[in-house]
Amino acid sequence: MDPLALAFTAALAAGADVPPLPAGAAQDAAKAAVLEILRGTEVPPPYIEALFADPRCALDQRVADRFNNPPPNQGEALPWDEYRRRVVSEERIAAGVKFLSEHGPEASAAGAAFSVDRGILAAIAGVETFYGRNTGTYPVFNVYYTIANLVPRRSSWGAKELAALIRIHYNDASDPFEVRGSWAGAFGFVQFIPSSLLAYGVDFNGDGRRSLTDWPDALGSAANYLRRNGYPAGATDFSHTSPVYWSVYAYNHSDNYARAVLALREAIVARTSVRRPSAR
Ligand SMILES: [Ca+2]
Repeated sequence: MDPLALAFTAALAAGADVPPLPAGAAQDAAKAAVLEILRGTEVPPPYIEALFADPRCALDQRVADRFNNPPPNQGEALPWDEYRRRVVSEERIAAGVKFLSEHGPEASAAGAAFSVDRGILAAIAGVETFYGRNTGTYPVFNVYYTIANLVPRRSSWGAKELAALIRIHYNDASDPFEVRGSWAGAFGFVQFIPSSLLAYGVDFNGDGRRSLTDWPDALGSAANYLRRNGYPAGATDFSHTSPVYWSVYAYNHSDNYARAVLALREAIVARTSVRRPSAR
């Protein structure tokens, strides 16, 4: 066990809260890796140093536990019919119709800009976070900080994602510690990871920031992601194994997930078409 993990374990055994690493600690592998990844980029080292010295920078025991003892992948292990019954529920379909009644113009604008069906954008938000209701409570900075320091098999990935998070917030002049998400590090209404936001994120409301807790940015970023991952412009084929299916599969490598998004879209669109035939 490395010194950092030992100190971490000792702190836990003592019943202490998980401590922040001391500022400038030599064993802070996350900081060292991020400084290396961002070397030569527009992000100045003192900006990076200040983040790791911030009192909010801390290890999160829950994240280390989840990654080092992952739960079985319930979603992909379930038969499709059972997964569909749970995810494409009447409640989620009805909420999707309501979502489009409230955010239809934003979904339509994002869809039109990227030639993507607005129903599939609503369905992604519906499956990912129940239309923005469940976006996660974990401080995302610390999720990746913990992965990079305490989850050996994912440490390189954690450092890469932490560097992407820092780069986004440096460029957008926003605070990376304010981002909340899942224990696995996905955040916002459509649950991107930082590297996806860096690559595909769009500032669709023009406030200078890529914020996935603003619907225009979230829907625009999801639409851009789909298009850049094989979604054909103006596609009308939403069948299982269509190019649209594969673009959704790229979003989350799960057959059940991609099928659920397509099925939820179909159910939402069927109802909104009956109610508002001119709105599609
Ligand atoms: Ca924005």
